[in-house]
Amino acid sequence: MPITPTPKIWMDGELVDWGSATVHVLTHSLHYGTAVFEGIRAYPTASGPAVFRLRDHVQRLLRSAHLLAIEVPYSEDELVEAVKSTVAASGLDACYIRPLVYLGYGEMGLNPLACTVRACVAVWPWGAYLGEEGIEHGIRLKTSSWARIDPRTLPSAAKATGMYINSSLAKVEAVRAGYDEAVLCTADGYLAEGTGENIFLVRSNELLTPAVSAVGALEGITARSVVTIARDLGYEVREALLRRSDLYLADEAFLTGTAAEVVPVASADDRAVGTGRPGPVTRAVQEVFRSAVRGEADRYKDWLDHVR
Ligand code: PPE
Repeated sequence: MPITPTPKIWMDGELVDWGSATVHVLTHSLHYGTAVFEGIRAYPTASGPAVFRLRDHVQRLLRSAHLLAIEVPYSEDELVEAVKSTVAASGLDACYIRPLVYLGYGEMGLNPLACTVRACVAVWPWGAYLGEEGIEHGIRLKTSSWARIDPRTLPSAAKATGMYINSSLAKVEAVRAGYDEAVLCTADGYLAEGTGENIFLVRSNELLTPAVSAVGALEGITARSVVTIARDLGYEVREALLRRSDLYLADEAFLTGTAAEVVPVASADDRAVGTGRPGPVTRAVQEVFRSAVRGEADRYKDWLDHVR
């Protein structure tokens, strides 16, 4: 998806013009995948743009950095302000927000400890990640032939750029085979997550989702929100070790992520999931999520950080 530029990017403490936010080709993280990042969304509300679960995202960014032994030279409050000021400068009501903490130019080699730590926040308009059609009617999912990275190989709780080679391989394979998205399983064959989403199955009105620390999936902030919403709607939610057969036999399945939001799965490996159309539980969760992010659900107002 081509990026539409916005006026300003926050870079190392100040707002700079979009076109000036550049780095040297010998930037350390570009060579070794040692950057950490976030994906956040701002939504239009009656009182202007609001950022969804901003502090949770900034805290996860700081945890990701800690896992990679990167010392971020900004506090949580400073990063929260950086995000808000960049969103405000964009003039947009709705946008995707990409904070990135990376190791800059100056040092080379695998020891990153002497590198300068740099940070930026960019925002741009980003529509439905898996298409409007996907949100409405469900997507075609493919089980990837690539196993999800083992948590003993890389710390799966870190949202680090290098980890995304795994997701990218799975995405390319799925798209080339004519699917919308891939789901990765562990080397032992347990469902882990989508390339940029967590996964939920619905079976007999109960929601099942892989235990993230066991399968090496990212602990999604959208997933956490969906668990709260589903429980508030009266559904049981449980973490479980799931196989791809559980996906084929589920009544419903959906993916969750900041970019993707809540997306029904219509089919998996060419087998209809349930009726092959978004089911009632998915629809109910989708609807509440939609109103929560737009500030239309009083119960979830705390999830929003207003920009002005
Ligand atoms: N798993 C992975 C691997 C992942 O990348 C994401 C977010 C999630 C789960 C869901 O997490 P959360 O956003 O906190 O609910 N993926 C981000 C990057 C997508 C991209 O293409 O870039 C996102 O959705 O912003």
